[in-house]
Amino acid sequence: MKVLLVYPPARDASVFPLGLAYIASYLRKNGHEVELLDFTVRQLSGAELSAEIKQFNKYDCIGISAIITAYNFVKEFSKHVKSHFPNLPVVVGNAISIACPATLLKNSDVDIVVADEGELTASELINSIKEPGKFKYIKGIWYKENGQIHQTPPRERIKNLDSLPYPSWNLIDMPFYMKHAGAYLERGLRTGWVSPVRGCPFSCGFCSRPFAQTITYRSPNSIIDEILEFKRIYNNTHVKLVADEFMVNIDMVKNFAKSLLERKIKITWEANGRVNFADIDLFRLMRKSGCISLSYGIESGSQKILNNMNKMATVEQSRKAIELTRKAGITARTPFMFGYIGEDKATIADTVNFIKQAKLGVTRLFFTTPYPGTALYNWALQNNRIKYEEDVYLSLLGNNAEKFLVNLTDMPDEELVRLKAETESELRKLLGLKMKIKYGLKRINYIKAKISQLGVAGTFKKAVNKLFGFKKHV
Ligand code: B12
Ligand code: SF4
Repeated sequence: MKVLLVYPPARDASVFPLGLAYIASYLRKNGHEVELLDFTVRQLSGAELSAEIKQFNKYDCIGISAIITAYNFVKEFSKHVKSHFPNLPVVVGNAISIACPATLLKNSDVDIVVADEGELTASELINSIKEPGKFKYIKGIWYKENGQIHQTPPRERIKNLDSLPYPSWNLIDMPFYMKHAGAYLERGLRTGWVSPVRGCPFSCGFCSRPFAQTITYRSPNSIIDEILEFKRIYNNTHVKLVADEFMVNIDMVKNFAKSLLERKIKITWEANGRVNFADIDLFRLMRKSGCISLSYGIESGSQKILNNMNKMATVEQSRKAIELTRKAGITARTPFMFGYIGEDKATIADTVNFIKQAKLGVTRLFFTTPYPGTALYNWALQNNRIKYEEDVYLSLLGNNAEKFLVNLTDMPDEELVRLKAETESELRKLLGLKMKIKYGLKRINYIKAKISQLGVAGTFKKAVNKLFGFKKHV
């Protein structure tokens, strides 16, 4: 079969569409022909898009990879496709599938949603794409038939991740993504990406996990072999290990670091960490093997809020994790959320104190946004906190949690918005001169990257939209 895979216009091009590249390589391995239309790389005008879609009769199926922020895009794009080719099947996979599969099928022209891990399901589905009568036998999908929505039993997870082919890098504009790889560009590092682990054992209330709580790992040597292959082709000097959580199995992390050292691999790397597993000997080993940065979803400096989030971590563990990470010579990155259930002036003060005491240099907080498919979303619905009809709400999720959408606290909306601005202003004042220069330079590099991506006019338009809220959500 001939399949067109589609990647929506992502706001952030700092990681290439890895999941889509896995689907492509698995389909290719099983004898299908795959092409890619990447809207993050190609900014098509309406006329260009229409011209492109008119060529879609050469495909047997269209597969879109979307997270919830692409809800609008999926609706508009699938409508466009169907207006030209009503019988061309449109399949959607990626995290949107765990957020709102039934709603998506109901409100859009999408025919089939592939839930969770996609390789085996996509391959079986494409084999039967011309025989809708067989869909009921394919595990792990939601589909429409005669206006009715059906869900098949869940698919078992792939146990041996080492058996999967490497992602189809050659389908992707890798120089484009490497150019936008963000944080490390300014240090002259060239980033590559590898997926080492799938799943996370925790269940934070705000999080939706595509691979749920079952964890599957690759062997350290398989991860390293892929790093070397990527490096051979793209000459990267740094690797981002892309996963919900890399440090879920400490033995695996240790073995990975030891194998890097034994095999004398000269590369720097970064990953996501959990504060619960902080250990100086482990961090020193990781540092020695090339780890230069760990991202911790610390989220709040208030124990009350961490408990409300079901974070299964303490403020003290967060403090210790940052201290030990730095002691080992590794940078600790720490995003923070704002306005979770129970947030008030006291919990905000706890977070500011935490950021201050740990000298984190954080100046931006993210509004807590309840994504469908999470415990937080269910709470927000039950407590009547979402003031929009479902389809409108989903279409508003395209913003990146910088704009206020849902009030989960007991404060009035205006107070919450004002407190966020005041808190960020207070955090900016805490920055020393050295930090201010560092952030200024970072900002300049970001603008430069945007100009090279969108051009001067495009960057200006985006900035104006952002400033005045005219942004079209994708
Ligand atoms: C790396 C990452 C990022 C990176 C880059 C994303 C990218 N280009 O892939 C960055 C940091 C930029 C990012 C940003 C954001 N992210 Co993010 N991110 C992730 C993370 C940690 C890993 C994604 C990944 O590569 N996984 C590894 C690959 C192998 O898995 P995969 O992509 O899921 O693909 C598999 C299946 O989904 C499926 N599949 C994928 N595509 C397709 C297509 C078809 C046709 C089929 C059939 C199947 C299929 O098969 C693949 C192989 O099994 C996930 C968490 C996670 N575990 O997935 C969150 C996650 C996807 N992000 C999330 C969010 C909310 C965001 C932000 C909105 C955060 C914010 N508030 O700003 C932004 C939005 C960025 C944007 N699009 O503009 C949510 C999405 C929630 C949802 N239900 O949709 C997730 C699930 C985190 C979470 N646990 O809640 N993110
Ligand atoms: S936020 Fe991180 S630790 Fe919590 S469930 Fe999601 S991936 Fe796991």
